[in-house]
Amino acid sequence: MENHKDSLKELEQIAKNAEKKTKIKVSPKDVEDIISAVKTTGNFWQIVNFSQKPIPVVAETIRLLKKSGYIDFENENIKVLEKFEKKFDYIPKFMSELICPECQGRGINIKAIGIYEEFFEIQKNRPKPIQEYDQGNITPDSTIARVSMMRLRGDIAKKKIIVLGDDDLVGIALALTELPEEVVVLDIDKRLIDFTNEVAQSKGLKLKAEVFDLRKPLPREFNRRFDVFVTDPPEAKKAFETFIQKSIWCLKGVGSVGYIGMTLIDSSLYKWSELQKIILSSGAVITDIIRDFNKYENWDYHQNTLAWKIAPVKSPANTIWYVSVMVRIQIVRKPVAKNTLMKDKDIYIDTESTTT
Ligand code: SPD
Repeated sequence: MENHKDSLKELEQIAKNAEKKTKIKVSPKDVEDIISAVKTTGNFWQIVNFSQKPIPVVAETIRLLKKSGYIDFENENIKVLEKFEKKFDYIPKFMSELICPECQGRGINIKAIGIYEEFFEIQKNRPKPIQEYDQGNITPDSTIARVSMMRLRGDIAKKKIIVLGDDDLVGIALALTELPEEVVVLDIDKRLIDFTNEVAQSKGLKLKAEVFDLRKPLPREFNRRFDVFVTDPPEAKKAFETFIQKSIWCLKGVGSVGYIGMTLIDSSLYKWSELQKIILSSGAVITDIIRDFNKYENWDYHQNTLAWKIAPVKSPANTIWYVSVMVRIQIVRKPVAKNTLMKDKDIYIDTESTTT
């Protein structure tokens, strides 16, 4: 049995070295979570999935573990060595069996809302995600789960809803419920907007989609017009702030609601604390945070991303590994939010976000 204090010291040292190299804050707990994931799978992308840490941190921790002779690489997989088992014997594997297989951890019965089959058929013809706009869509189950959660929280019936960026086709799913008063979808990608409007027309849905570059100020008439927003903002701090402020700028006020997809793969908890401050200082409170809620289908351009480049082994990414957290917010005091122009051309990249 390894001395527990020695193991903790080793975690601290690895965290310190990983932080120095990545320039991202890393705690011993972060390293512990990565080690737990390494005990569970040899596939790099599943280690990211199980540990829920930014990719540069996972990649560097794995490099350091290899350098110290704890693990080795074999056929683009990570193999643990005896020294690893001894040193970190107190850290258990990630126990995915604890996640409810029925709801996949979301706490939602996606069949109850009654649009599952129809949405599933519609989405088969959706445009493919492209790298230019950092697209990557969540599974149809995840889209239905999101709309079901909105229904559960009383955020759909007779509500005016704006979707800011919609490669997940949330607007279509919302309109299929026939509950909202109004659904407006904005997205920079004309392919998505044309697809959404074609579906709306052929199915007679109350849904309007418009091509819009969300870096630009929104039309004046959107100010204080909506009850609910839905967005999956880029997570570079400035871009996140601009997207959230604009989304809140569209809300009527106290009692209005927002649904935000946030990851722990493109953002550390330290960045999250900054991102959460942006939400709270705009007059909102966070009412729900559900991990692993949005499960992403793998995108074709993965091998052209920084994430792929820095991966220490090129494990196949052939099962779902990129997931995001569903965050629900509600406005509790007079919102403070601007509708500003974002000048930066590249809104997706910072030290932690690498999947673009
Ligand atoms: N790069 C592919 C997928 C990107 C999805 N980003 C989700 C961001 C949520 N805030």
